[in-house]
Amino acid sequence: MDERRMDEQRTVKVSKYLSKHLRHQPERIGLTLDEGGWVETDTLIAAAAAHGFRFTRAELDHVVAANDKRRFAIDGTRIRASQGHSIDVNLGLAPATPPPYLYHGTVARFLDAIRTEGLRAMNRHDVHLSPDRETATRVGARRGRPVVLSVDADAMHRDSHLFHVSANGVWLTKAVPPEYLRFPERH
Ligand code: HQG
Repeated sequence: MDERRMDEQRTVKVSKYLSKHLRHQPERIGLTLDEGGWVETDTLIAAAAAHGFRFTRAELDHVVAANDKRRFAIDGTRIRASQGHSIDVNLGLAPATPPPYLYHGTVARFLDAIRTEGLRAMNRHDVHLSPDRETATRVGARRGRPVVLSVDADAMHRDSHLFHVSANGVWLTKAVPPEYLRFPERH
């Protein structure tokens, strides 16, 4: 194993640890996030170390910067996940006007339910939508052969559905009713 690959594995490991504790289970390592989901980096590092997972501030900076999806944001001495929480946080994002179409990557086995119910936030706070098909394809591919749905975001916006865009370019909305969805003819 060359050194770069080790670096990458380590980066992924720290990134997964951060996702778990900054989005889902901060209490597992005794952390309390503020209303906006922020925590002091020193507090995070100390809490992780106290629970058997050590990383340095330099490693943390590297993970935040190297993360292809910019999942985490550092603001001065604080860090938070940019989106994807299951715990109750208020990211304080201003409503934004979406582009005419947004995209959602999923898999065939969910389509019957999605045709009936539309897209639901499931375990997260919001439905996550991508600005382009390529990104949506990657999101869907996490679960199998990807199926990309188009969302008539312009019509939703006209009908007063609120959209927010996260610091890393993910479009968020509470739900997408089925009438705004376009399904591919073959999948
Ligand atoms: C599906 C990753 C049945 C939906 C990605 C998806 C993204 C339904 C799954 C981000 C449904 C939820 C979000 C319904 C939606 N019936 N299934 N009515 N409505 N679904 O992971 O969008 O690595 O919560 O299609 O890259 O897959 O976390 O959402 O398959 O950006 O940074 O239910 O997560 O980013 O799955 O992914 P998720 P997602 P991170």
